[in-house]
Amino acid sequence: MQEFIVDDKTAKKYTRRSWIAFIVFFLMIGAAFAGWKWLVNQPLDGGIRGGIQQPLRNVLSANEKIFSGVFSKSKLVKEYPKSAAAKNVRVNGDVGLDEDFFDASSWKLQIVRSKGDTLFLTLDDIKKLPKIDVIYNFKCIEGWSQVTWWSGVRFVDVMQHYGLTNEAQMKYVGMITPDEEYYVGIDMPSALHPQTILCYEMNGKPLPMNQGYPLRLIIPVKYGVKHIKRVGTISFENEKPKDYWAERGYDYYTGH
Ligand SMILES: Nc1nc2c(c(=O)[nH]1)N[C@H]1C(S)=C(S)[C@@H](COP(=O)(O)O)O[C@H]1N2
Ligand SMILES: [Mo]
Repeated sequence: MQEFIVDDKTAKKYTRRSWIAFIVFFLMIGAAFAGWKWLVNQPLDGGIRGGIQQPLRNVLSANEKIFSGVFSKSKLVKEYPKSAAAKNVRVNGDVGLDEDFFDASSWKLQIVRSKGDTLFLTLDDIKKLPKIDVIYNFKCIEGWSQVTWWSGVRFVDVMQHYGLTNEAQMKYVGMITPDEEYYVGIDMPSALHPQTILCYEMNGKPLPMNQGYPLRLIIPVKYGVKHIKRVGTISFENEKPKDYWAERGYDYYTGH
């Protein structure tokens, strides 16, 4: 039988290596323990039941901040009581609203995520999110304005609800009608503004066909041109998305 022979020198070397490994192992446990001690001794964030350690909360909050930050940063457009809202709401612009090319029963909002996969949302999906009213002075660059009452869901709530965190960090949102005839590009801060809604009601009733049934954009920080009626597809870009009226010589941002 062949014996496995280890000379004295080699044996000592292995013993020494084992010791080193053993000591390193304990040092690492010690470091992990110290890290854990540090973490549990951090001040709590003061939430209900004392909350959680601030460093942990910071990680949890990072995503939330992207969205909630828009509330503290943004200046609100003046709102009015419902009684001030026009009963006869002016209809202006019908590009992309041709009924012959639109099947309301099969409509779904398409949200193209930056990874390239698309979310398909029904109107009922959208209605599950908190509904808000926006009653403000709608302004068209042609020179008219009208106090009007719209209801729907905050665009920022849709972004947050569907976890569109990476998308919210892009520079622009592009929106386009189902027939691709009308389209707008919106800068991200304006899209995430707390008064920007995906709107499905006007004066408390479903949107009329000529006002963008089933879903339109209401974006009070912008002029009428950006309030695209009948949204089909939403996408996120770092370059300016194509914009119907910008192509025809109007200012791309048209804020007021
Ligand atoms: N699909 C579509 N959306 C559109 C337009 C249009 O021609 N097509 N016109 C825009 C313009 S210029 C204005 S002022 C508002 C008018 O909205 P209203 O018809 O509800 O008053 O819609 C905007 N959204
Ligand atoms: Mo307009």
